[in-house]
Amino acid sequence: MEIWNRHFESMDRDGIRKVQGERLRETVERVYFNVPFYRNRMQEAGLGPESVHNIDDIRKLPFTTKQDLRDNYPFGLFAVPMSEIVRIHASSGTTGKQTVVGYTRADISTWSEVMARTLTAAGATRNDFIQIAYGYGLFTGGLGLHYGGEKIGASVIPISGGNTTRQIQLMHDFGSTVLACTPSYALFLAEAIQDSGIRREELKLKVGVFGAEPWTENMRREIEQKLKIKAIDIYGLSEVIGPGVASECLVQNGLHVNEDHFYPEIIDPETLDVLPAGSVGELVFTTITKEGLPLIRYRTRDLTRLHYEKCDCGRTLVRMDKCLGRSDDMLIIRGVNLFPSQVESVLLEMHEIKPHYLLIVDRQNNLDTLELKVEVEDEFFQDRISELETLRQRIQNSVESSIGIGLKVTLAEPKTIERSEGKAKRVIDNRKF
Ligand code: DLL
Repeated sequence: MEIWNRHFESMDRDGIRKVQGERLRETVERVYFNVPFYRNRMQEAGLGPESVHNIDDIRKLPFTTKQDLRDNYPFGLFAVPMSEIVRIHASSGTTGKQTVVGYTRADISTWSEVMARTLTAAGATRNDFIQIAYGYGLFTGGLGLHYGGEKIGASVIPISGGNTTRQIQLMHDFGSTVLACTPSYALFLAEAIQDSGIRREELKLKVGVFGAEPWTENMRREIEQKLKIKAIDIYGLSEVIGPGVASECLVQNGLHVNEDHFYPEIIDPETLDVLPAGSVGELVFTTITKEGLPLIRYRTRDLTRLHYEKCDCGRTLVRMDKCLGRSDDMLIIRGVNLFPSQVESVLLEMHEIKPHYLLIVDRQNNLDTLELKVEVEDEFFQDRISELETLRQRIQNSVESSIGIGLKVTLAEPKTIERSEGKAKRVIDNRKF
C-alpha cells in the first residue's frame, strides 16, 4: 500500500508532537500579530504568543466558533493582506450569510498535498482516471479533489455534480477508475447504472472517495455491493481547508487525520473540557500551517472519537471514527449545509404565516428530499384556494432563494403542527444513515 508522504504520515508520536508544537507556536504568533480578533481574545485570557511552548499548551487557548466567522464576515479573520489571497470558497450559513474562507498560494499547495495523501490512501495513482462528481464552485469538494488528483498525476475528469446520464456515459467511455462524489449521489448513480443497461463489466470503476455528508456502514455496504467498488470515507470542512482533513485508507478502520496540518482534540460540548483519548465528543481543530485563515480550536460540531494506535496500513496519523452525528441542529441536504434557523428567518418576515413549521427530510431514490410544512394565520386560511396557492408559491420562492436548495412547501391549517413543551421539534429526518 502506497503512502504519499511517508515522512509525515508514519512519524512516531514524539516526532509528530514536536512538529505540532513548533507549528502551533508559529500559528499563534501569526494570529496574535495579524488578526485583531485573536489578539483581543488572547489578551482577555491573559495570554500572549510566549504562553505557548509545546502542543499541550493548546489547552490554554480560547475556542473559535462558526459564529465568530459570521461576526467577522467576510474577511475579518484573514491573517494576510488580501493581495496574498489567491482563492476564496464559501459554504452556506444562517440567514443567508456564507462562511467565507481564503487561501494563500501556500495554502493551496497544502490542500493539494493533503488531497494527494487522501487519494493515495484510497489506492489511486497516476494511472487512474478520477471522475470528480462533487460540485465545482464555492463548495470545496470539486476543486479540492481536482488539485489532489492532478498532484498525484492522475487523469482528472472535472465533470462536477449532476447530469447523471452524462456521468454514466463518460464513466463508460473514458474508463473512470475512481469516483469522487457524495455517498448519496454514489447510490443514486449505482441505480441509474443498473437501469441504463450498461453491464458492470463494461466499467473500470474500482474505488470511490465519498464524503461531505454523514453515511453509515450500511450505506457503505450497499454502495460497495451495487457498484462493486471499495467505498472510502473522506472528511473535511471548508473552515479548516475543505476535503483533505481526514480520510480512510484501504483498511477502512477509521479516518487518518492529517495532524501535521490540523491538530484534533475531542471536547465535551457542554463543559468544553478536553476528553481523554477514546471518548466520544465534539471534534475541534487547530490549523497549524494555514496562512490565509488560520483557526484556533475551531469547534466543528461533529461528534466522533480519536484512536492513536498504529494502523495496519503503516500510517501512524491518529484516526477518527466515522462521524457519529452533530452537536448542533445542522442538516446536510444534497450536500448543502442547512440550519433550520435559516428557514425560520425567512418565515418570520411573512405576516400571513406563523413561525410554526416543520422540516421533513427524506430520501427517495437515494436523493434527499425536503418538505416544509408551515402554519397559515387564521384570517388568511379562510381565503380562496387560489390565494393560498399564491402564498404557498411565494413562501417556496423566498425560502429556496435564501437556502439555495429546492424544496416542497405545504400549508397547514392553524394549530395543526404539534406544539412541544420543551424545545420545539422543527425537523423530522426520515433518512436512514
Ligand atoms: O463538505 C468538505 C468536503 C467535500 C468533505 C468533499 C468531503 C468531501 P462543508 O460544506 O463545509 O465541507 O461541510 C462540512 O460536512 O462539518 C460535517 O458535518 C460534514 N461532513 C463532511 N465530510 C463528512 C463525512 C465539506 N465524511 C461538514 N462524514 C462537516 C460525515 C461529513 N459528515
